[in-house]
Amino acid sequence: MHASKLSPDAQRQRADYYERIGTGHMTPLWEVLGALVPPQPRSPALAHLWRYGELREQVLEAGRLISAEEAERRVLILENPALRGQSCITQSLYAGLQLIMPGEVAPAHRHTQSALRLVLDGEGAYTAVDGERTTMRRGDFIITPAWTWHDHGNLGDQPVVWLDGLDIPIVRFLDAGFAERSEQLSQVRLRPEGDALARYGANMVPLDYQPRPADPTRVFVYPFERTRASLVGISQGTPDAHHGFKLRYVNPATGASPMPTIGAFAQRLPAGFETKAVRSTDGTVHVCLEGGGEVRVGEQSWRFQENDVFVVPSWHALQLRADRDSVLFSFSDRPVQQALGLWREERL
Ligand code: 1HN
Repeated sequence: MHASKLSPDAQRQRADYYERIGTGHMTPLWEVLGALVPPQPRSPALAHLWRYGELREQVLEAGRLISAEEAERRVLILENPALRGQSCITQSLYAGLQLIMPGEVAPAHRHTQSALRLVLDGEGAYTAVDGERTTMRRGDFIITPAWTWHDHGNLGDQPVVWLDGLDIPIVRFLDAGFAERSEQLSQVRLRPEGDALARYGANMVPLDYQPRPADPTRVFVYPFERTRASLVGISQGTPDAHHGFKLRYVNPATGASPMPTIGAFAQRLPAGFETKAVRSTDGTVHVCLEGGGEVRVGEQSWRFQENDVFVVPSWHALQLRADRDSVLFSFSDRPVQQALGLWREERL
Protein backbone atom coordinates (compact mmCIF):
# COMPACT_ATOMS: atom_id res chain seq x y z
CA MET A 1 0.00 0.00 0.00
CA HIS A 2 1.29 3.45 -0.78
CA ALA A 3 1.97 5.61 2.26
CA SER A 4 -0.86 8.04 2.79
CA LYS A 5 -2.22 9.99 5.72
CA LEU A 6 -5.55 8.69 6.84
CA SER A 7 -7.96 10.48 9.09
CA PRO A 8 -8.63 8.64 12.36
CA ASP A 9 -12.16 8.11 11.12
CA ALA A 10 -11.04 6.46 7.88
CA GLN A 11 -8.54 4.31 9.83
CA ARG A 12 -11.33 3.12 12.10
CA GLN A 13 -13.56 2.35 9.11
CA ARG A 14 -10.86 0.23 7.54
CA ALA A 15 -9.99 -1.57 10.76
CA ASP A 16 -13.67 -2.31 11.28
CA TYR A 17 -13.98 -3.55 7.71
CA TYR A 18 -10.93 -5.83 8.07
CA GLU A 19 -12.43 -7.30 11.21
CA ARG A 20 -15.78 -7.97 9.51
CA ILE A 21 -14.28 -9.65 6.46
CA GLY A 22 -11.94 -11.55 8.80
CA THR A 23 -14.87 -13.41 10.33
CA GLY A 24 -15.52 -14.72 6.81
CA HIS A 25 -11.87 -15.83 6.51
CA MET A 26 -10.80 -13.05 4.17
CA THR A 27 -8.07 -10.47 4.42
CA PRO A 28 -7.11 -7.47 2.22
CA LEU A 29 -4.26 -8.07 -0.21
CA TRP A 30 -3.17 -4.43 -0.17
CA GLU A 31 -1.96 -4.74 3.43
CA VAL A 32 0.39 -7.63 2.58
CA LEU A 33 1.21 -7.23 -1.11
CA GLY A 34 4.75 -5.93 -0.55
CA ALA A 35 5.62 -8.83 1.73
CA LEU A 36 4.02 -11.38 -0.60
CA VAL A 37 5.87 -10.19 -3.69
CA PRO A 38 9.19 -8.71 -2.54
CA PRO A 39 11.48 -7.13 -5.13
CA GLN A 40 14.07 -9.77 -4.30
CA PRO A 41 14.31 -12.78 -1.98
CA ARG A 42 14.26 -11.93 1.72
CA SER A 43 14.96 -15.27 3.27
CA PRO A 44 14.00 -15.57 6.92
CA ALA A 45 16.88 -18.07 7.23
CA LEU A 46 20.23 -17.01 8.71
CA ALA A 47 23.73 -17.93 7.67
CA HIS A 48 25.33 -20.21 10.26
CA LEU A 49 28.35 -22.46 10.77
CA TRP A 50 28.44 -25.62 12.91
CA ARG A 51 31.90 -26.67 14.09
CA TYR A 52 32.45 -30.39 13.77
CA GLY A 53 34.61 -30.42 16.87
CA GLU A 54 31.53 -29.50 18.91
CA LEU A 55 29.04 -31.52 16.87
CA ARG A 56 31.10 -34.70 17.25
CA GLU A 57 31.11 -34.60 21.05
CA GLN A 58 27.40 -33.92 21.14
CA VAL A 59 26.39 -36.62 18.70
CA LEU A 60 28.64 -39.15 20.50
CA GLU A 61 26.80 -38.24 23.70
CA ALA A 62 23.55 -39.23 21.98
CA GLY A 63 25.24 -42.57 21.32
CA ARG A 64 25.32 -43.16 25.09
CA LEU A 65 21.68 -42.16 25.57
CA ILE A 66 19.79 -44.04 22.88
CA SER A 67 20.45 -46.91 20.47
CA ALA A 68 20.14 -46.51 16.70
CA GLU A 69 17.41 -49.12 16.67
CA GLU A 70 15.36 -47.42 19.37
CA ALA A 71 15.78 -44.04 17.73
CA GLU A 72 15.13 -45.56 14.27
CA ARG A 73 17.66 -42.94 13.14
CA ARG A 74 20.01 -41.41 15.73
CA VAL A 75 20.35 -37.93 14.33
CA LEU A 76 20.96 -34.43 15.62
CA ILE A 77 19.02 -32.09 13.34
CA LEU A 78 20.91 -28.96 12.29
CA GLU A 79 18.26 -26.30 12.68
CA ASN A 80 18.63 -22.93 11.09
CA PRO A 81 18.91 -20.45 14.02
CA ALA A 82 16.03 -18.41 12.59
CA LEU A 83 13.81 -21.45 11.93
CA ARG A 84 13.96 -23.25 15.29
CA GLY A 85 11.33 -25.93 15.77
CA GLN A 86 10.86 -26.44 12.03
CA SER A 87 13.52 -29.14 11.53
CA CYS A 88 15.08 -27.35 8.61
CA ILE A 89 18.40 -25.77 7.70
CA THR A 90 16.95 -23.74 4.82
CA GLN A 91 13.29 -23.15 3.98
CA SER A 92 13.35 -26.17 1.65
CA LEU A 93 15.97 -28.52 3.09
CA TYR A 94 16.64 -30.59 6.17
CA ALA A 95 20.12 -31.49 7.41
CA GLY A 96 21.25 -33.64 10.31
CA LEU A 97 24.24 -35.46 11.70
CA GLN A 98 23.73 -39.21 12.04
CA LEU A 99 25.68 -41.57 14.28
CA ILE A 100 25.86 -45.34 14.09
CA MET A 101 27.89 -47.21 16.69
CA PRO A 102 29.76 -50.50 16.13
CA GLY A 103 27.35 -53.42 15.86
CA GLU A 104 24.27 -51.25 15.45
CA VAL A 105 21.70 -51.24 12.68
CA ALA A 106 19.29 -48.52 11.60
CA PRO A 107 16.22 -50.48 10.47
CA ALA A 108 14.97 -50.66 6.87
CA HIS A 109 12.27 -48.23 5.82
CA ARG A 110 11.26 -46.10 2.87
CA HIS A 111 9.58 -42.74 2.39
CA THR A 112 8.75 -40.29 -0.37
CA GLN A 113 11.34 -37.85 0.98
CA SER A 114 14.66 -38.10 -0.89
CA ALA A 115 17.88 -38.29 1.13
CA LEU A 116 21.58 -37.86 0.65
CA ARG A 117 24.45 -38.80 2.95
CA LEU A 118 27.91 -37.34 3.06
CA VAL A 119 30.23 -39.56 5.07
CA LEU A 120 32.30 -37.56 7.56
CA ASP A 121 33.91 -39.69 10.23
CA GLY A 122 34.78 -43.30 11.00
CA GLU A 123 34.97 -46.50 8.98
CA GLY A 124 33.09 -49.75 8.81
CA ALA A 125 29.50 -48.67 8.18
CA TYR A 126 27.36 -49.47 5.20
CA THR A 127 24.11 -48.23 3.69
CA ALA A 128 21.84 -50.57 1.75
CA VAL A 129 19.58 -49.13 -0.97
CA ASP A 130 16.95 -51.36 -2.62
CA GLY A 131 18.87 -54.52 -1.83
CA GLU A 132 22.46 -53.43 -2.48
CA ARG A 133 24.97 -52.43 0.17
CA THR A 134 27.70 -49.86 -0.17
CA THR A 135 30.56 -49.42 2.26
CA MET A 136 30.60 -45.84 3.56
CA ARG A 137 33.95 -44.10 3.16
CA ARG A 138 34.82 -40.56 4.14
CA GLY A 139 33.64 -38.06 1.53
CA ASP A 140 31.40 -40.54 -0.27
CA PHE A 141 28.15 -39.01 -1.51
CA ILE A 142 25.38 -41.59 -1.17
CA ILE A 143 21.73 -41.17 -2.12
CA THR A 144 18.49 -42.84 -1.19
CA PRO A 145 15.98 -41.57 -3.76
CA ALA A 146 12.28 -41.25 -2.93
CA TRP A 147 10.57 -44.52 -2.00
CA THR A 148 13.75 -46.63 -2.08
CA TRP A 149 14.21 -49.08 0.81
CA HIS A 150 17.21 -48.16 2.94
CA ASP A 151 18.92 -49.29 6.12
CA HIS A 152 22.32 -48.72 7.65
CA GLY A 153 24.67 -50.81 9.74
CA ASN A 154 28.10 -50.61 11.34
CA LEU A 155 30.23 -53.75 11.01
CA GLY A 156 33.40 -52.03 12.22
CA ASP A 157 34.81 -50.98 15.56
CA GLN A 158 34.46 -47.19 15.34
CA PRO A 159 31.55 -44.79 15.61
CA VAL A 160 30.56 -43.62 12.11
CA VAL A 161 29.09 -40.17 11.52
CA TRP A 162 27.61 -38.72 8.37
CA LEU A 163 25.60 -35.72 7.28
CA ASP A 164 22.06 -36.37 6.08
CA GLY A 165 20.34 -33.99 3.66
CA LEU A 166 16.67 -34.45 2.87
CA ASP A 167 13.92 -32.60 1.01
CA ILE A 168 11.58 -32.93 4.02
CA PRO A 169 10.34 -29.29 3.93
CA ILE A 170 9.53 -29.58 0.21
CA VAL A 171 7.52 -32.77 0.68
CA ARG A 172 5.83 -31.26 3.74
CA PHE A 173 4.93 -28.14 1.76
CA LEU A 174 3.35 -30.34 -0.91
CA ASP A 175 1.62 -32.59 1.66
CA ALA A 176 2.98 -35.56 -0.26
CA GLY A 177 4.71 -37.57 2.45
CA PHE A 178 4.32 -41.35 2.75
CA ALA A 179 6.50 -43.71 4.76
CA GLU A 180 6.60 -47.35 5.77
CA ARG A 181 8.80 -49.65 7.81
CA SER A 182 10.01 -52.94 6.41
CA GLU A 183 9.38 -56.26 8.17
CA GLN A 184 13.08 -56.89 7.68
CA LEU A 185 15.40 -55.12 10.12
CA SER A 186 18.15 -55.13 7.49
CA GLN A 187 17.37 -55.71 3.83
CA VAL A 188 18.10 -59.05 2.22
CA ARG A 189 20.99 -58.67 -0.22
CA LEU A 190 19.67 -58.81 -3.79
CA ARG A 191 22.86 -57.79 -5.60
CA PRO A 192 26.59 -57.73 -4.78
CA GLU A 193 28.27 -54.52 -3.65
CA GLY A 194 29.31 -52.38 -6.61
CA ASP A 195 26.61 -53.69 -8.96
CA ALA A 196 24.81 -50.37 -9.51
CA LEU A 197 28.04 -48.45 -10.04
CA ALA A 198 29.22 -51.02 -12.60
CA ARG A 199 25.90 -51.07 -14.47
CA TYR A 200 24.99 -47.38 -14.41
CA GLY A 201 28.12 -45.50 -13.35
CA ALA A 202 30.69 -46.35 -16.01
CA ASN A 203 29.36 -44.40 -19.01
CA MET A 204 27.21 -47.39 -19.92
CA VAL A 205 23.72 -48.59 -19.02
CA PRO A 206 21.90 -51.91 -19.37
CA LEU A 207 20.49 -52.47 -22.88
CA ASP A 208 16.84 -52.11 -21.90
CA TYR A 209 17.28 -49.17 -19.51
CA GLN A 210 15.29 -46.13 -20.66
CA PRO A 211 15.04 -43.64 -17.78
CA ARG A 212 12.43 -40.89 -17.81
CA PRO A 213 13.88 -37.38 -17.43
CA ALA A 214 12.94 -36.97 -13.77
CA ASP A 215 13.94 -40.48 -12.67
CA PRO A 216 16.60 -40.54 -9.97
CA THR A 217 19.87 -42.22 -10.86
CA ARG A 218 20.41 -45.92 -10.15
CA VAL A 219 23.95 -44.94 -9.13
CA PHE A 220 23.50 -44.51 -5.41
CA VAL A 221 27.11 -43.94 -4.40
CA TYR A 222 29.55 -41.40 -5.79
CA PRO A 223 32.85 -42.50 -4.25
CA PHE A 224 34.96 -39.62 -2.99
CA GLU A 225 38.05 -41.13 -4.60
CA ARG A 226 36.53 -40.49 -8.04
CA THR A 227 35.18 -37.04 -7.15
CA ARG A 228 38.54 -36.00 -5.78
CA ALA A 229 40.40 -37.29 -8.84
CA SER A 230 38.09 -35.22 -11.10
CA LEU A 231 38.58 -32.09 -9.03
CA VAL A 232 42.35 -32.54 -9.07
CA GLY A 233 42.16 -33.29 -12.80
CA ILE A 234 40.38 -30.05 -13.69
CA SER A 235 42.72 -28.08 -11.44
CA GLN A 236 45.30 -28.11 -14.23
CA GLY A 237 43.05 -25.56 -15.94
CA THR A 238 41.86 -22.09 -14.95
CA PRO A 239 39.61 -21.75 -11.92
CA ASP A 240 36.25 -20.00 -12.17
CA ALA A 241 36.64 -16.66 -10.37
CA HIS A 242 33.40 -17.20 -8.41
CA HIS A 243 33.47 -20.95 -7.82
CA GLY A 244 37.05 -22.18 -8.16
CA PHE A 245 37.10 -25.70 -9.59
CA LYS A 246 33.50 -26.79 -9.15
CA LEU A 247 31.48 -29.69 -10.56
CA ARG A 248 27.92 -30.81 -10.06
CA TYR A 249 26.94 -34.40 -9.42
CA VAL A 250 24.67 -35.84 -12.12
CA ASN A 251 22.56 -38.80 -13.00
CA PRO A 252 24.99 -40.20 -15.59
CA ALA A 253 22.14 -41.60 -17.69
CA THR A 254 20.37 -38.24 -18.14
CA GLY A 255 22.68 -35.40 -17.07
CA ALA A 256 20.03 -34.27 -14.60
CA SER A 257 20.65 -33.97 -10.86
CA PRO A 258 21.01 -37.34 -9.06
CA MET A 259 17.57 -36.84 -7.48
CA PRO A 260 14.90 -34.43 -8.77
CA THR A 261 14.66 -32.30 -5.61
CA ILE A 262 18.29 -31.95 -4.46
CA GLY A 263 21.34 -30.80 -6.39
CA ALA A 264 24.83 -31.56 -5.12
CA PHE A 265 28.22 -30.09 -5.90
CA ALA A 266 31.90 -30.63 -5.18
CA GLN A 267 34.48 -27.90 -5.41
CA ARG A 268 38.22 -27.52 -5.01
CA LEU A 269 39.88 -24.29 -3.98
CA PRO A 270 43.67 -24.28 -4.17
CA ALA A 271 45.63 -22.86 -1.22
CA GLY A 272 45.42 -19.07 -1.24
CA PHE A 273 42.48 -18.93 -3.69
CA GLU A 274 39.72 -16.45 -2.88
CA THR A 275 36.43 -16.53 -4.77
CA LYS A 276 34.64 -13.42 -5.92
CA ALA A 277 31.27 -12.89 -4.23
CA VAL A 278 28.29 -14.68 -5.77
CA ARG A 279 24.67 -15.03 -4.76
CA SER A 280 22.01 -17.42 -5.94
CA THR A 281 18.40 -18.16 -5.12
CA ASP A 282 19.13 -21.66 -3.82
CA GLY A 283 19.97 -21.62 -0.14
CA THR A 284 22.92 -24.01 0.13
CA VAL A 285 24.49 -26.27 2.74
CA HIS A 286 28.27 -26.63 2.54
CA VAL A 287 30.62 -29.13 4.15
CA CYS A 288 34.40 -28.81 4.24
CA LEU A 289 35.89 -32.19 3.34
CA GLU A 290 39.52 -31.14 3.11
CA GLY A 291 41.54 -28.09 4.05
CA GLY A 292 40.14 -24.97 5.61
CA GLY A 293 39.81 -21.26 5.26
CA GLU A 294 37.28 -18.50 5.67
CA VAL A 295 33.69 -18.17 4.52
CA ARG A 296 32.07 -14.76 4.22
CA VAL A 297 28.30 -14.44 3.93
CA GLY A 298 27.18 -10.84 3.57
CA GLU A 299 28.85 -9.02 6.46
CA GLN A 300 29.50 -12.13 8.55
CA SER A 301 32.48 -14.42 8.37
CA TRP A 302 33.64 -17.68 9.92
CA ARG A 303 36.78 -19.75 9.78
CA PHE A 304 36.07 -23.28 8.63
CA GLN A 305 37.99 -26.54 8.84
CA GLU A 306 37.39 -30.21 8.06
CA ASN A 307 33.82 -31.47 8.60
CA ASP A 308 32.46 -28.05 9.55
CA VAL A 309 29.01 -27.43 8.07
CA PHE A 310 27.71 -24.03 7.04
CA VAL A 311 24.51 -22.77 5.46
CA VAL A 312 24.17 -19.84 3.08
CA PRO A 313 20.56 -18.65 2.67
CA SER A 314 19.01 -17.62 -0.63
CA TRP A 315 20.38 -14.46 -2.23
CA HIS A 316 23.12 -13.95 0.37
CA ALA A 317 26.49 -13.06 -1.16
CA LEU A 318 29.03 -15.83 -0.58
CA GLN A 319 32.80 -15.55 -0.68
CA LEU A 320 35.26 -18.33 0.14
CA ARG A 321 38.97 -18.23 0.84
CA ALA A 322 41.09 -21.35 1.14
CA ASP A 323 44.11 -21.20 3.45
CA ARG A 324 45.10 -24.70 2.34
CA ASP A 325 44.09 -26.81 -0.66
CA SER A 326 40.43 -27.34 0.11
CA VAL A 327 37.56 -29.51 -1.04
CA LEU A 328 33.96 -28.56 -0.28
CA PHE A 329 30.75 -30.48 -0.81
CA SER A 330 27.43 -28.63 -1.08
CA PHE A 331 23.77 -29.29 -1.75
CA SER A 332 20.65 -27.23 -2.46
CA ASP A 333 17.20 -27.25 -4.05
CA ARG A 334 18.62 -25.89 -7.33
CA PRO A 335 17.07 -28.58 -9.59
CA VAL A 336 13.61 -27.70 -8.27
CA GLN A 337 14.14 -24.02 -8.94
CA GLN A 338 15.55 -24.72 -12.39
CA ALA A 339 12.65 -27.00 -13.31
CA LEU A 340 10.28 -24.18 -12.34
CA GLY A 341 12.26 -21.46 -14.11
CA LEU A 342 13.03 -19.71 -10.82
CA TRP A 343 16.76 -20.18 -10.31
CA ARG A 344 18.97 -17.09 -10.57
CA GLU A 345 22.62 -16.45 -9.86
CA GLU A 346 24.36 -13.10 -9.69
CA ARG A 347 28.12 -12.92 -9.95
CA LEU A 348 29.26 -9.87 -8.04
C1 1HN B 1 15.90 -40.97 7.36
O1 1HN B 1 15.24 -41.98 6.79
C2 1HN B 1 17.27 -41.04 7.55
O2 1HN B 1 17.46 -43.11 6.48
C3 1HN B 1 17.94 -39.97 8.13
O3 1HN B 1 19.16 -42.39 7.55
C4 1HN B 1 17.29 -38.85 8.52
C5 1HN B 1 15.21 -37.66 8.78
C6 1HN B 1 13.87 -37.59 8.65
C7 1HN B 1 13.17 -38.62 8.06
C8 1HN B 1 13.81 -39.74 7.62
C9 1HN B 1 18.01 -42.26 7.16
C10 1HN B 1 15.90 -38.78 8.36
C11 1HN B 1 15.20 -39.83 7.77
